[in-house]
Amino acid sequence: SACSSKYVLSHVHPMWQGPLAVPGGDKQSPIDIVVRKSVFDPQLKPLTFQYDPRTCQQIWNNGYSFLVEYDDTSDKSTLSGGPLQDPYRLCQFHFHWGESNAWGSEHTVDRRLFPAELHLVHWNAERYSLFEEAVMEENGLAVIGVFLKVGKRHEGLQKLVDALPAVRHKESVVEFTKFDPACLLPTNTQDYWTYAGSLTTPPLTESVSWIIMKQHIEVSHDQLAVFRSLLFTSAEEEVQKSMVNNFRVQQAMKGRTVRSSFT
Ligand code: SG4
Ligand code: ZN
Repeated sequence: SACSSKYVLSHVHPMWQGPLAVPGGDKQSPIDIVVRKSVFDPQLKPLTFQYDPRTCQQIWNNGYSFLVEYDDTSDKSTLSGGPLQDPYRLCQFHFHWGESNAWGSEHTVDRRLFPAELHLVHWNAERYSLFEEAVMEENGLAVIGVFLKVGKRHEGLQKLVDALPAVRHKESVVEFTKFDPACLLPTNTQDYWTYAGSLTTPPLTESVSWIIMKQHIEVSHDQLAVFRSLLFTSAEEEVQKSMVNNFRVQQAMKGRTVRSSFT
């Protein structure tokens, strides 16, 4: 419920203190994907990821997650196909994770929780001229979700993990270049679920075409431990708070359907 979400998150981040800024909409995220209720849509196209590692710029601890930011002033790194009518530009990716391996993802599949979830955030530069504008509009954003499971070490992720101690505190930024986000995708990107939803943090606008990968990726417990060593707090604060449980609780389907690209 909205009450429990406020309760959980007000402990971890001041962004969530006070009344939740839910616009009272019918298309909020995240959700539980009920596999047997998802509907195969043969019209869904394969996804095309065209990422240029040279557009990678920096890592920023924004006090809620860490963002790996990309230059989105041109169409150098884009996502197209799938349910999308236009190419969407990559602007950043970030993760959500738990304090233990038993939870942490925002979406779930048949109620199954994952220890973390990757979000690659793209915006529709064909239709809108600014990211800030796309955030407010229908078909403004496309977010790819990838579940993380604990298993063997992820070689591609390690370069990022090695850079994280430099952004331990809130508001710290470090240069980070030549990182290919495609290395974080599962081997099979053609099987996915898609539905119309919202951002999972304020402003919670219902501008997101969610595309959730069926296949997960594996990372090691030690790699997730480095995520958990980050802080919600700045260097000046007396009481330091570990960056964990930075997920929103699940929202009602309210009559929406989840479509799948596979049978
Ligand atoms: C995280 O808090 C990111 O730090 C935010 O990035 C992001 O907001 C927010 O999650 C919501 O994104 O894919 N989980 S989500 O729905 O991308 C935006 C920033 O604040 C607008 C830049
Ligand atoms: Zn997210």
